[in-house]
Amino acid sequence: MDTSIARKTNVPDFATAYYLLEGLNEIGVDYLFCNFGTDHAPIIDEMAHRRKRGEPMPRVVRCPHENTAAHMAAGYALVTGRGQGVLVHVDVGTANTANGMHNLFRSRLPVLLMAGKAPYTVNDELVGSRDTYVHFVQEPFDQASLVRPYLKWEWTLPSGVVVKEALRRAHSIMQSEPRGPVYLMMQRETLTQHWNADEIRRYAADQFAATSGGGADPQLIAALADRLLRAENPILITGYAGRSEHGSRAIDALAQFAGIAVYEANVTNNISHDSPCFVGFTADEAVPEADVGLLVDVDVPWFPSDVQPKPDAFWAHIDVDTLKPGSPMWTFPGNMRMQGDSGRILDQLFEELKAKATPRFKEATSARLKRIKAARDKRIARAAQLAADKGNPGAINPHYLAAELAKLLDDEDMIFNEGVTNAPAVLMQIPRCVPNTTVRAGGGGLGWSGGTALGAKLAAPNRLAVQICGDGGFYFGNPTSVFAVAQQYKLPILTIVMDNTGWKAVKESTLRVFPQGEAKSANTFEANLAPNVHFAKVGEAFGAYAEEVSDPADVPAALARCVKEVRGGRAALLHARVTQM
Ligand SMILES: Cc1ncc(C[n+]2csc(CCOP(=O)(O)OP(=O)(O)O)c2C)c(N)n1
Ligand SMILES: [Mg+2]
Repeated sequence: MDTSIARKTNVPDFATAYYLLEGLNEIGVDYLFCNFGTDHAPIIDEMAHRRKRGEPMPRVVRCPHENTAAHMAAGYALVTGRGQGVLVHVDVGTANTANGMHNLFRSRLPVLLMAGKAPYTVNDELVGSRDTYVHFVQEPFDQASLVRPYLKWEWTLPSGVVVKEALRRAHSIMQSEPRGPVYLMMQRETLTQHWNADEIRRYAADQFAATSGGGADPQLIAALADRLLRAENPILITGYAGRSEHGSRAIDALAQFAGIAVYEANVTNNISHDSPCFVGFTADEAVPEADVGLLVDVDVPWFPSDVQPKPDAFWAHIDVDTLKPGSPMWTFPGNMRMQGDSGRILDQLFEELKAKATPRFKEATSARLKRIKAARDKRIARAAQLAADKGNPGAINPHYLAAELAKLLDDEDMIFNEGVTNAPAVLMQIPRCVPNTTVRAGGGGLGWSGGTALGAKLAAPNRLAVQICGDGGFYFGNPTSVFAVAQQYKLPILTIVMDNTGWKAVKESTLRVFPQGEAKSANTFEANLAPNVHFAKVGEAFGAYAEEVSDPADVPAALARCVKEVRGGRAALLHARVTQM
């Protein structure tokens, strides 16, 4: 029998890069955040073809630095829940995204990172063969190793005939809980391979769903409800449940029904800060007293070196990622762990508790709600007290600055809080009522807030996107790249630099480890940065509105001018000289 496949001659025939672009569209990639190189010639040419023929393809956002591209995908995913494409140049471009992939992975944000690979043919055997110096030096043995610790999946496309299947697989993995980065590498010769249209199968979205977080075992729910019925001092600590509206509503409803004090521990704001059960951003005082604790979608609920829970307390851990398989060490207590969608699981718990609630439980709950209110009032008074001190010329108090900014924001506006040692001031002074509107990085790679604000602005053009960073964070964020994208793609963001002339966090960490050490005696913390810089000029170079503010008295008007500019469509930068280290 003749098994050879005769290719039809009357079926349209396209390069793999053509199907790649079509496949990206089919998996819901609206944007490609790109930093191009020689590896992308086949893609760039097919982009032109598709445009000429009026065929759909993702919109291209060219980012001068890959750090901007990776974090724009983070911001877009934060707002929409959908991973987009980041297309970078072989090993070197991939290396420049490593900081971003770390942050996306630790924040459980989906992204499809793509890079070329050096061509494998040298003698012009195939279209796309090596034709320049870098093709001979840009092929490491293990390109993916540059970002592998932060990936859920990686592959080198072996042939164009499976390009859409590979994209669908990448999509299913990045969008399945817990979400995160995936990485596809492609050689030029693969991208130039031609295939007939009928040889490329479609993998339709409705047939290839991602895996969502589920509910919990009813037996565990019943046991936890019994614990809560008897609890005297229950608390709940959450980091990222507020990413979903459902998670946020479920926490607030349960907390109010059962008199549970709610604390936030990084990443985002989860329930309205106006909720009668919201108590603050550190549970340090409450943890040693709690008899029943709920850890809900949280990575670091407290620092064990600072506080320890009661030995006989009961902890239930409800999380989209209870195992934290990306972390070699993770030893927070969980007498019971339920992996799934925290909104659904907490709804189950609420229903069970409602059915079982006794008059004694209801009485205990209302007594607890009074105690929670007292703790809330104390915290709010403390915040007001901190903001009342405006600071001095050249040393604006960050609490005061943040409190002034709060007056100018709408509920839906978004803050990307990379304030480092001033991040707590931003949290305390800008109470939010809409969940997921003040976001920090799940990771520790500085330089994320500018790109993330740009990506969020792209996804939500009617909301203000505010980047708040330190002077250190400003440098890390490749600000020239950020402001270039802001200008070119008309993405007006507000950047506030809280400049204390260096890395205060580095100084503080040295003092924590060596409170009476040599660095302290000599007052040398290796943390000071250039004192006479004018960051406003960086913004101005790219057409942004920019000003510098040193005198606390000028802060309200300066902020108002910046916000007005941004709402009017122009990026703005405020360089604020805040309390020194
Ligand atoms: C990419 C990266 N490099 C280095 C660090 C280590 N680091 C943590 S905080 C910090 C200082 C940041 O300075 P700044 O943004 O000015 O904030 P401040 O500490 O002054 O509040 C540094 C260098 C990091 N987290 N990420
Ligand atoms: Mg600083």
